[in-house]
Amino acid sequence: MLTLEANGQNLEAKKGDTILQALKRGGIHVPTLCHMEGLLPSGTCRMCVVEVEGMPGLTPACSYPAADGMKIRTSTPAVLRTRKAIVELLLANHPDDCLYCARNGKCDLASLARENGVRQRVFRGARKRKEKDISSPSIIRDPEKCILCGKCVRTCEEIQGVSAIDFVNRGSRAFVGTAFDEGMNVSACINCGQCILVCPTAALTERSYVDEVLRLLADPGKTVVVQHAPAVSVSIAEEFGIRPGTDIDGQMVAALRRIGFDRVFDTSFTADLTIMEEGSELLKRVKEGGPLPMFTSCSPGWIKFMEQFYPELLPNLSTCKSPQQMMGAVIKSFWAKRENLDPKDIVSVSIMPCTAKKFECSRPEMGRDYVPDVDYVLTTRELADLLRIKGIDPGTLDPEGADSPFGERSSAGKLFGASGGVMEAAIRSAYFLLTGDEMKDYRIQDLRGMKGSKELRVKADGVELGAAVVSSLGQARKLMEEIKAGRKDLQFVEVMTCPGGCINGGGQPIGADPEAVKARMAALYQIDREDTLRVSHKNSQVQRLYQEFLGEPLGPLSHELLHTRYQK
Ligand code: HC0
Repeated sequence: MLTLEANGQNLEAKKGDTILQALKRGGIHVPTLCHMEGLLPSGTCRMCVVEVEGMPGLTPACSYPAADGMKIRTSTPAVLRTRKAIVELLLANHPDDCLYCARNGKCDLASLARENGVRQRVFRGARKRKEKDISSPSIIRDPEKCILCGKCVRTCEEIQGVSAIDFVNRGSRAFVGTAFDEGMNVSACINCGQCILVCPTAALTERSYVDEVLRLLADPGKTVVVQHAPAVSVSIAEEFGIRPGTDIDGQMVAALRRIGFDRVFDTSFTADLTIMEEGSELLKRVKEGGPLPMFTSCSPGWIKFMEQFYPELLPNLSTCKSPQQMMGAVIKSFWAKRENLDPKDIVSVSIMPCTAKKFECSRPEMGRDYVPDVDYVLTTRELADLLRIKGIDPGTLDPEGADSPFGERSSAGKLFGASGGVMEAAIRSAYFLLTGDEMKDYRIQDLRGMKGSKELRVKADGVELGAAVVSSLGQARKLMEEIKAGRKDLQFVEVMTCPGGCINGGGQPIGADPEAVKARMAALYQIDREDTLRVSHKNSQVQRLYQEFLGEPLGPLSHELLHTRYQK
């Protein structure tokens, strides 16, 4: 332990702490725009400068090690003057459109301007101009709002292992851009939106489809149905000031009806359906000799990552569409027929914690006869926008249930929203399919939690499977390299694009700290603990769908509607 003094107060720090970490441990706030917990310091923004006795000038707290006996001052006149000047200089090159900005009320730069007493544009002159990039189906880039903190670049490279964006040019000509400054749609971007979560301003935002959905809701010729993903009900409450990790599933369903959707379906229903299809596919591959390991295919950022970086392993991807797309497909086939509707008159909307789902629904193979399975994807944040526009506060509503015939779900389907959840649900059902018995304890602790990589060996009825779960594509890349190098002990691999899974998706509320993300995950585990239906194979509406329409898992109709192919 180290002992330091900060602002006259004694602090204890761990050996290896930076000054910033030591101050944080002592409850002393120092602002920063570029610091990222868990990554090495970049020292880009200089907002965290402090005075250290005996050292010349100011010291960046994020990148200087704490030392025993150090005396630190965090708010001397020189420190305050410097921080204020940094904000003034950033604002000199920043648009003044806060009133219409997507990050109005949630902008770190605006907060720092307020905290540092900046009340006017001090430096006048021409701002740098650069066109918005609106080419991506998922993400809008506005370089004029970029403050060059580098957090998006580091997230894309160091967490996701994609490197779709980087700094271009030096000095005053610097900007963050794609290779050859092309549109995001033709870059390596996998649409995950993790860059949006770390962006301090609105330089990166989701592509919003709220206006389109509002227009279609008002069209009497359209039947507008909505599905909601497993991870949304445990995060949307944060947008309305409710504690992270509060599940408001029933109130959210009620709110979706108040918005005007004609039917509200639960994507966790098709998560159960996915288990039936994907579990059967896995057992078939095990019996018939591969290709193994089989990789899950529900996370669209991961699919694009595979197509770009590991095309030789595409045969290992499950052919199952994601639950979102399966739901879209059964809505526009089985349900359309049942309701006597032309699929062209159905507008299928989905509420997802994910920006890559927007890209997924736009893929040409995700539909039939030029009718897409899903028409519009709104993120958790856009659902909150829609509710605010309509003046609905879900916290004030009485809970309601989702609609038949796609409203029933098991808690295994709900677990899909956390990394490890697909695997846990699959093992519960595979165990039953192999042995005819239910597992004594459904909870599989080894697959739970925020760790980026988890592994397990499962034995049932003489079959032994090696299972791995990874979240974040940086972790996925490590595992892919091991498999390419000859690793042979794995049969089933779950990959989620975002660290921790969809609870931490790129469409989730901005500003969530790691504790909030853990609380979302804990809420899913609590739902599972308290549920009476905990396995996908006992979902009676899924069973009925097979009896009345699909036939059997992996049958011809399932293949036509619920499975797909990937191309190199
Ligand atoms: Fe997910 Fe999904 S679990 S990807 O994270 O499989 O977005 O929540 O909806 O489709 O179900 C996201 C979340 C989903 C899908 C499901 C899967």
